Amino acid sequence: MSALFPALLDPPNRVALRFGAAELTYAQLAGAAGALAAQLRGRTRVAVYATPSIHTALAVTSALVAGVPAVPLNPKLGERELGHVLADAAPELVLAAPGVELPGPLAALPRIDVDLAATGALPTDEPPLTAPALVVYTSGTTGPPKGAVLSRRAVAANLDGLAEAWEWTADDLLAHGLPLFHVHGLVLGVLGPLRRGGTLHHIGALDATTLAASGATLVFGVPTQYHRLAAQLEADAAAAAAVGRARLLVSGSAALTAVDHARIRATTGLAVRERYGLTETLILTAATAAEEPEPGTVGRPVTGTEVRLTPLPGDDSEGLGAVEVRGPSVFDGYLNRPEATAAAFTADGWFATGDIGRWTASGTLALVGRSATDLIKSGGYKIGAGEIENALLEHDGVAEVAVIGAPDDDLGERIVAFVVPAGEPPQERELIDHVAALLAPHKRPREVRFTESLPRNDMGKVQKAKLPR
Ligand code: MLC
Ligand code: AMP
Repeated sequence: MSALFPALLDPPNRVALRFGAAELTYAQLAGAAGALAAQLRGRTRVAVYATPSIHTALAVTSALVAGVPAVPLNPKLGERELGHVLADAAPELVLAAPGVELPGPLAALPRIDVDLAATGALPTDEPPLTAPALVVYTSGTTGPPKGAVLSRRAVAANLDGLAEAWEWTADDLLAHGLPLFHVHGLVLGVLGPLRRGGTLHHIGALDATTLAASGATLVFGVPTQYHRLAAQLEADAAAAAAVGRARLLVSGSAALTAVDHARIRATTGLAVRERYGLTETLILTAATAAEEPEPGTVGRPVTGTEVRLTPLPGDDSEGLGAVEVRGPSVFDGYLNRPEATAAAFTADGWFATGDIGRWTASGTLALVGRSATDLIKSGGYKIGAGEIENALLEHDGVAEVAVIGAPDDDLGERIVAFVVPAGEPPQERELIDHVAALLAPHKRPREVRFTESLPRNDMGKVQKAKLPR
């Protein structure tokens, strides 16, 4: 048997999960997961209302133990996205924390409240490693989000590769404040410590005081969180010293600036390790614990993963290439989307990330850009410009629109909407709230600029590169 979580079979005397005052030891987690798994066995797919809570961590663990694919849902999904995801994933039921009110379409599904105190035996068998573990929704350039199907093998192989890179063991106490509906917070941040038999302390936000008090040996965050943390640590030397007692700080999901890298190093004495991944492939490369990281690089391929750079057509710049990956952690495909799945791979079977990179002299990967200008990374969230444009076009006051990511010190990129109004321009706030109601609030424009016309080419296509950033 190939247990995803060996520590559940032989529980160490240790806290597995801590979220604020709520905690579960490994023995308690094994009992509660066993009880919930017994209710889930045989289902095709279950949704998890993924609030940043211990209930979410228990729900996903139980589904995996039961061998039932889990679909983590951002609790802030707008009504448009929620309707789409539920129709696409067709979960049989939803798992949620007791007392939490679910939005309309989710409330219509059968519901199981996640019980932290339940006890039951773990199932004695597990599905094969090739079976699906998770369906994680992620944005493309246009259209609604697609569900990436990740196998149990993908999760296990990637977490073991990262354990090797970061010398991650059962003795590590991981702290983070990431959302639990994306691979960063969920796969690395929850399943990671559980696979090692170590401890997760979810601290809600990457706040200096809470982090300093957590006793973390390992910290995960997106660059926006490290940017905000750096400012707090500069004002709080005691917190900086406490955070500096960690073994490793790791940043990912977007690029950490050299400035923030230096600020964290100056305050804590620690050099942040960057790692690079995608929902569809999990983590491709990571700066290792053993090596001094080079700011601006994202490390070496994780064990088991092959990364190659394919020269860009018509580009003769030295060494730049499209980043392509193959290996056990690459996803099985997009749910219900064979054509999109086929389009995501090269003819010889490598997944095309859409990122552009180059190898450094020391063999680490440096990312230099993305091939699609219509993909925005804001706060570590991937956001498709087309989805926001479609939402804005549904507003009566909008005649034409173009959405871009403008550089932003805090968010990396900030969503800016250029709007040609239909008649009298609407209030900026009204348009922002309109998007935040249809889509998750992180997809809302942070800024709306009204303009008389959009730059277009002879074919009538908007030339986004000509819009002022
Ligand atoms: C504001 N809010 C609104 C609103 N305006 N809600 C409704 N309508 C409006 N008009 C809400 C926001 O939702 C937010 O809620 C709150 O107000 C505060 O906003 P904020 O302070 O601006 O927060 P924000 O800057 O949006 O958050 C920054 C952040 C967040 C870093 C915390 O972006 C974040 O959690 N990022 C992590 C993304 C992530 O995990 N990516 C991994 C993808 S996997 P609230 O309650 O949310 O604060 C991947 C692969 C890999 O990339 O390599 O890892
Ligand atoms: P997502 O679809 O949300 O999983 O986002 C994946 C994308 O995030 C990748 O294609 C990269 O563009 C970006 N990304 C992830 N990690 C890093 C990193 N360390 N540095 C720069 N970009 C990153």
